[in-house]
Amino acid sequence: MKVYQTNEIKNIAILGSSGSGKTTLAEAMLYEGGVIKRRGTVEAGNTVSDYFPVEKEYGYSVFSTVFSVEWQDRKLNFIDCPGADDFIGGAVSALNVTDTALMLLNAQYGIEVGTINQLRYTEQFNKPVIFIINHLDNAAADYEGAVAQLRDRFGSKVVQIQYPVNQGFSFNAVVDVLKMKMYRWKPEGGVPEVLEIPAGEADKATELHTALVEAAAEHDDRLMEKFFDEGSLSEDELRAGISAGLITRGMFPVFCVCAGKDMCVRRTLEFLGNVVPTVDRMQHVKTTEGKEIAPDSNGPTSIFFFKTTIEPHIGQVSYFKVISGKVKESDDLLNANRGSKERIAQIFSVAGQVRNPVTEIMAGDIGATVKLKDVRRGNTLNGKGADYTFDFIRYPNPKFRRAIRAINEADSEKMSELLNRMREEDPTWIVEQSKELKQTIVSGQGEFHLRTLKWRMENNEKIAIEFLEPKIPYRETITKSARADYRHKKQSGGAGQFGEVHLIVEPYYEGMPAPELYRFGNQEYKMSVRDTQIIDLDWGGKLIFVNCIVGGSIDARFLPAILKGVMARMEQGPLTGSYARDVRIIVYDGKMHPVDSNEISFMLAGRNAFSTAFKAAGPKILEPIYDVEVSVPADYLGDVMSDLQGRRSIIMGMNSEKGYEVLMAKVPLKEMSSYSTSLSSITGGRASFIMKFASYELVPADVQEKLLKAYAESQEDD
Ligand SMILES: Nc1nc2c(ncn2[C@@H]2O[C@H](COP(=O)(O)OP(=O)(O)O)[C@@H](O)[C@H]2O)c(=O)[nH]1
Ligand SMILES: [Mg+2]
Repeated sequence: MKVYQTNEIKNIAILGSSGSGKTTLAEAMLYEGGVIKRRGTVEAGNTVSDYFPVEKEYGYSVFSTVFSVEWQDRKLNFIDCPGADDFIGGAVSALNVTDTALMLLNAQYGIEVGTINQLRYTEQFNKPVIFIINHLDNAAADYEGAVAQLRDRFGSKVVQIQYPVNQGFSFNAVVDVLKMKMYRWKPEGGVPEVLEIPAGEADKATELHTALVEAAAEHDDRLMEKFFDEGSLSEDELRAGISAGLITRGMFPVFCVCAGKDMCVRRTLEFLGNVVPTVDRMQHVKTTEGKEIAPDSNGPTSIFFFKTTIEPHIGQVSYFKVISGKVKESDDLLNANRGSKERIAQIFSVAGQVRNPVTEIMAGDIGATVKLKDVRRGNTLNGKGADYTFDFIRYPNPKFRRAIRAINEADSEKMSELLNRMREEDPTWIVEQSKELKQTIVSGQGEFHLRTLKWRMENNEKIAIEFLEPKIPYRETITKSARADYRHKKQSGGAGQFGEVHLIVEPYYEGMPAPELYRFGNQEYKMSVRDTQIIDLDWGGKLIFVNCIVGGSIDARFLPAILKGVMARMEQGPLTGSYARDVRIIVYDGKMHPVDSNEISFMLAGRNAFSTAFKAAGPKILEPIYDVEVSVPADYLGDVMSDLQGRRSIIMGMNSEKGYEVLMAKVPLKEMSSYSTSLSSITGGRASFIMKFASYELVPADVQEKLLKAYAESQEDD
């Protein structure tokens, strides 16, 4: 492959709901681009994309696939993305290193929940979108219906470039109102006949052509003037107007394809080659410090790694985008994130798992390399004169978590290594060795996501694993003040121990006044504060430790030991062994023994006095509450709401979004365990949700009861 200059390169993400035909379109493009000699099919498992065993097993894309097609002196870099929500990570990475998105719609269904989710990301990342309506040969294809749905959502920004003359089994022709020609294919697809528009289509074609001219003129003052003067625009002027409209997301062109039959694929490549803006016309990326970096091949070399795959026989393949300068074989570069030096062995342009060596890759282009020593996804390698780092890719929060365990204990270490490796390949995995829950927790985007992990562990790595219900990171706190004292005394055989601590506990809240006077029973306790320690707890919340010892009843050197004892109980709360938070402790009295008092004595006395007081202070369990946002087609709203209400949730509000309702609710994490599975079964996979930690709230009394009982039973078992 020749070396392409920045103004000859276009980076395009292929998006769309699962099954809309992205991988099949990619295959047809590679075929029409001469990269492959024969088109594979998803069914046969022999496509360029979907080459991982797990993808062949499940028949859908799990990872994004990078490939390039040279077309009319342009290099079109594509990233075929997974469509399923569970594998959204691939689309998020792709959207951040490409400039334009092709959004495929299945003509049978039009806009699906997967489409909406991915559209949101194109909006979030401000990416131009071209709609491609595929599956036109399907009996249930409804092109007009799909366009109407798009108009509902985006109004007059949706501009048809083509429409199918016939849909369904006999589909074989489209009218293109930019070229004002009809394209017709033989059953084998490929190169079309280019014909004059038949009389029967002339009115419709003219009407759509006029709409296209008006829309194109809108995005360029010079064109607008020409349009007013002459009432029409040339093909090149139309392209310029469409291009300008694309960049501002002021226009969403609509195309037709039948990827399965390789029809209208060449025309699509032509349009991409002619109209989609090249890298140098797009928004520049910013470094972590906010500095804008232009894709200038004469600038200092800086390459950003956005994707990693581990491939049999070759190991790690690292995919990068040249942000500035150019990269060539045997370049010595510095890893800005890890400080290590790297020599670039070979660089490749890729088509799935096929890598074609190239000598040099210029700014704006995408390539791959292998055998790097110490590069992770998200790292940047810089040459002389560049010290950039980039962190512009933000991945969605996880929404499905499970504890994971190797069936065979001996495999545990290997399993952890593999989990980290899988996280390197798919950044939406969160792997946590939870000291608190004593579990390894994997959090991902959904049940499918975890199922693929299990399949890969067991089939590729021969490690049997099981998923377990993850424990909930509960918290404990108190709701009123209480006093307790505890004497620790051990004076039988060997060194004696003696320590006595009197303390008060009370709920901590921001801005609470200094301790002064307390009444327990009919006794008053007047405090004089000697010292206050404010401790931000690693697990959230605060502990305030106040020394109100007077008269030296406890020597100051024992206070740290008392605090240590208290912290031990804060770490393993008195109720259910969960972390405790938001407590103020006032140590106001005690007793020492001249000989037997020592650290351990006061550590134990402190711990037990605190425990006793905690239990008498209206102790409550807190549970993590998540903000959940569910996007659901209006006709499923009732079912989804009642299901949520059955999960102890509080509905916070609702927004309507063109045929979809967005429900906001606060839901306990405990109730979200298999939410993605239930939601998909309630709505037939037509809804999606996101969730984010919100706060800790008191559990209802009955739930607390159950938790205390379960904990007591677990203690008996130990
Ligand atoms: N009839 C028909 N089937 C298609 C077309 N495009 C894709 N398919 C089929 O739709 C299914 C999903 O295609 P795939 O490319 O995997 O979709 P993706 O999930 O978007 O990558 C596969 O069975 C394809 O063979 C098309 O234009 N017509
Ligand atoms: Mg696919």
